[in-house]
This record gives sequence, C-alpha cells and structure tokens, in this order.
Amino acid sequence: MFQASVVKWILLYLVISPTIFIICLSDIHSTNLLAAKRKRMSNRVRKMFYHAYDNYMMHAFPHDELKPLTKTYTDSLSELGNLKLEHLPQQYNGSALTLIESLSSLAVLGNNTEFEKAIIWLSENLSFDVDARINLFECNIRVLGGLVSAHILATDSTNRLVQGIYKNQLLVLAEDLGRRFLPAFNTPTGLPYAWINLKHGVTVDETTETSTSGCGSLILEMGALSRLTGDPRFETAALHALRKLWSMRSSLNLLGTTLDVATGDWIEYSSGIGAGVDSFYEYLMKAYVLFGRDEIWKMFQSAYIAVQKYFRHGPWYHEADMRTGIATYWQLTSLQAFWPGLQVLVGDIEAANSSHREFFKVWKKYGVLPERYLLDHQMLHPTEKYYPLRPELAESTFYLYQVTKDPWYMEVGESIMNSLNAHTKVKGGFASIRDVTTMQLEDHQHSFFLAETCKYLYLLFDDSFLLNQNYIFTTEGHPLPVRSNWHEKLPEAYNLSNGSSIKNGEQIKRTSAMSLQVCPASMIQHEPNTRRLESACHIPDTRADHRCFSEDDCGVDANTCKRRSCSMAGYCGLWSII
Ligand code: DMJ
Repeated sequence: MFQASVVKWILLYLVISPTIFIICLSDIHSTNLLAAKRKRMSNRVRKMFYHAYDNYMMHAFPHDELKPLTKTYTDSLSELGNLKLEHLPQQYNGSALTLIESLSSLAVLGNNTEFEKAIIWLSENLSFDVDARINLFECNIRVLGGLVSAHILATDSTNRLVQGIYKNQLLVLAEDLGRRFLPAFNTPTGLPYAWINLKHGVTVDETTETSTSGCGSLILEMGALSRLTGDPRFETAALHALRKLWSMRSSLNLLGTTLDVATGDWIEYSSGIGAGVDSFYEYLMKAYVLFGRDEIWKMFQSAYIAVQKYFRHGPWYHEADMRTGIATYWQLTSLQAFWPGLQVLVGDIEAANSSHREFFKVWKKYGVLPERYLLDHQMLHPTEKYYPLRPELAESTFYLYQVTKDPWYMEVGESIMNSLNAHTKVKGGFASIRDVTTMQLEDHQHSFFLAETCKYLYLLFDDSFLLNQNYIFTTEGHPLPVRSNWHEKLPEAYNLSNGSSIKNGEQIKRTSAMSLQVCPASMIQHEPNTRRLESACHIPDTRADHRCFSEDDCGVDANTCKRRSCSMAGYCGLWSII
C-alpha cells in the first residue's frame, strides 16, 4: 500500500517536474525576449531623436526650429486655426528653441557630453533682452520649463555634469526670463496677458484675450523657479492667476475656453479637455503632486469630476457649455490624447485604458492621429487634417505602460514609431503631416518632437532615467523632481529617502509617481501598514448603509467616476446610464 503510493508520487513527480521546468524555461525565455525587444526599440527611438537633433543642429541652429524638407530654419511657430496659439514671434531670432527643448531629452538619453556642450553654448549666447513679442504660455512651457528642468538635472546628485563646469548659468537665464514675464500679470484681474514683449513689457494695444490653458498652466515652471531662486514672485503670480481662473468657474465646476484678462469675462463658453484648456487640468493635478497644496487638490478633484460628468461619453470626450453642461461639439482632437496619461496619475486606470484604446484605433485608421475628428459623423474635420508630430498618444502610452506593465502598450509604442518612420521621416529630419488622407508633408519639425514625442517613446522602452528619482513631467515633457523641501506635506511614497516605496503589510514595493496608481492624497491609512487605494474621483455616499433622501446624499462611483443617484427606494447607486 505504502509502496504503491510512493510509486504514484514518484510517477507524478516525473510527469510534473519537466512540465514545471519547461514552464520556467519558457518564462525566462519570454522575459529575455521582452528585454531584448525593449533594448531594440529604445535604440530605434535613440536613432530617431538624433536624426531630428543632428539635422536641427546642422541646418537650423541657433534658430528656433528646423524646416526638414528644405533644410532651413524657422523662428515662427505659427499654427493657424489652433486655439492654443502655438506661436513664438517672427522677430524672436536665434533663441535656439529646439536646443533648449532637447536638453532634458539629452539627459534622459544619458548623453552627458552633448548636454554639457549645449549648456555651455546657451550660457554664453542666450539673451532675453530682445525686442520680441512672445506668447507667455509657449515661452513658459518651452523655454522657462526647458531651462529650469535642465538646471535641476545639471545639479542633481547623480552629477550629470563634470564638477565645476556648471555654475547655475541656466538658472540665471531662467530667472531673467521669469522677471520679464511678471509685467504680463499686471492686469485688473491678475490673469496674465497672452502676449508680452520681452524687452518692453506689455504693449499699449495688446489683446486682452487669452485661453484657459494660456493663463492657467504656468504654476509648475514658475513655482519651480520660485523654489530654486527663493524669489516668491513667480509662484505667487501664477497661483493668483490660477485662483482667479478657478473663481470664474460655473456652478457646474466647468470653465470656458477663452476669456478677457481685463474684465474676467468669458468669451468662449464651450470647452472640453483639448485645445485651449488641456494643460489647465494637467497642471492642477501635477502642481498638487509637486507642491502638495490641498487647495489645488480640491480644485482638481472638483474639476475632474465635472469633466467626467459633463464631457465624457463612454471612452470619448465631447465639449460642453460651461453654463448648462449641454454638449456642444462632438469632436476628438489630437491634444485630448494626453488625458489617459493624466488619468494614470489620478488612478483612474480603467477609464484611461478605454480612452487610450479609442485614440489608438483612430491612429491606426489614419496611420497617425489627425488634429480633429468629428465623432458624430465618424469623419475627419474638413480643414484640420494635419498631424504636426504631436506627442500626446505616445505620452499616454508611456504612462499606461508604467502603471500596468502590459506589453500591449509596447506594441502600441512600436506601431507609433513605425508610422513616424514610414510617414514623417525625411533626409533632413522629421516633417509634420499636412493632410493625413494624402500623407502630404509640411516643412516643419516642431521642437516638441524632441522634447516630448521622442522622450516619451524612449521612456516607454527604457525607463532607467526614472529609477532613482520621482519626476513630474511638465506639459512640454520637461522633468521636475518631486522633492520634500518643495512640498507642504510630501506623501511618504513620493519621498525617495524614505524609499520610493509603498509599505503594504510586510511587502515593500518600489514605486514612482507613475506607478502609484492613485493620487497619494487619496491613500487612506486604515491600520498601521495597510493602505486602501482610492480613486481621485471617489466621493463616498453620505451614509455608510448607502441610504439616501435626496441626490445630495449620494457620492461619485470610484470605478466609473460617475455620480451615483438616489433611487425611489432610497438607495444610492449607479441607477441611470449617463
Ligand atoms: C506641446 O507644446 C505641449 O504638450 C502643449 O501642452 C500642447 N501642445 C504641444 C504638443 O502637441
């Protein structure tokens, strides 16, 4: 009897152990394959970056941007028909914009030599004492953000620069630029003008019209500048503008798209999550992570819930009138594709994933993401058929990979890379696409292709840059470290010296700003060593038994971010489909 059972176990062992061995081997094999693929892909992105960078340096530097078809340069970032007013002025000669924008990408790629060379050149040659009318928002995210981020990277503890070479030259330049921004905030409302002359300040007949993102997305760069220089004026001005803007919200917690900085009146009441508004939401969330102000978190939470409630339709986001919440335009825009990435920081992963999939479907349909797509007609916008090498889909793909580690996102990244190489790569760099139906090219390589598109694709396949530091990326893809001395109350999980780790029972998991999965403020400590993960949009019902007497007693569902309603029987739930 005993012998029979021993024989049975031996036989079982002989059958099972090779199987386990084979499974283990195939696991190791697929891990190796994955690692090899990541290496191959990151090398391909590296090549793309240098193709764009070298051509810029050869044919356009020290001007702003490269014209890759004619191998010349441009100092005007004019993008007609775009509410974002993505311009820098024509007279703004020789600001080496693409070089400034490339600094943090060079650091991400680990190219210390080129990073140093660029810093030295900029230190010796860049001057903002020029009679040039610049767009405050664009100059802030591209130039100020590029300089501040590079300054931090040049001085961080990993010593990216040879000791002694760097003497804060970029910070000196950034401070000079920041001071030149300040007169723009001198308005009756504190909301800044969209345009300012770097030498002479605001011109007498300057337009008082600006966009929500234009005056509401300055806090990361200007806040960082204040923390670095000790001069509070930059952060104060940006914060004051943000507070004023928030005070102009409707009773539905919605904002419009354009407004008047002199009167504080809205001009365009319709808004969504795309052009003219996008980075306003982004900066609320990211400013909270970077500076930890509860006030900003509350703004973000209300704004986020309103977006999910009034703009979201399944995986899509339409526009709505801020006063009524009634849908206005049913359009997908290329800029909206950043939203799933932001949702990763928020912790709304399911929603992020489903929207990302829809954006990628449109990318696949056309080969790239068209600027505007009419959701109600399932067709392209008649005039906005262009694709100017925008980064937003790659950006969201990177965030979703960080949080899920699902290899599917690497497939998406590979597909984006293939399209960029097939449709936009030319001898002289990477060209924008004028019309996605014909793939006709336009002679423009935007600086954000180097600051963002290449950076996010690279980080998707090689995130070693993120290993020893938690970063928040500005809307232009420039990394700013999450530091405890910048923070009102830095959550433990963000603090590297505490370990970038979440302690969950006995298990300590390494984490980063991208893989926390939830906004840290929403992490609830139940008992010592246990944390419950809360979605940012979650508002609990008033009563623990979910009983209600009116709608006011019901909260917001954590998974769908939809408002729960009170049923006739007196219980809160997701009773109606919105
Ligand atoms: C970039 O300059 C920034 O990401 C901005 O917030 C939106 N537009 C471009 C890229 O598309």
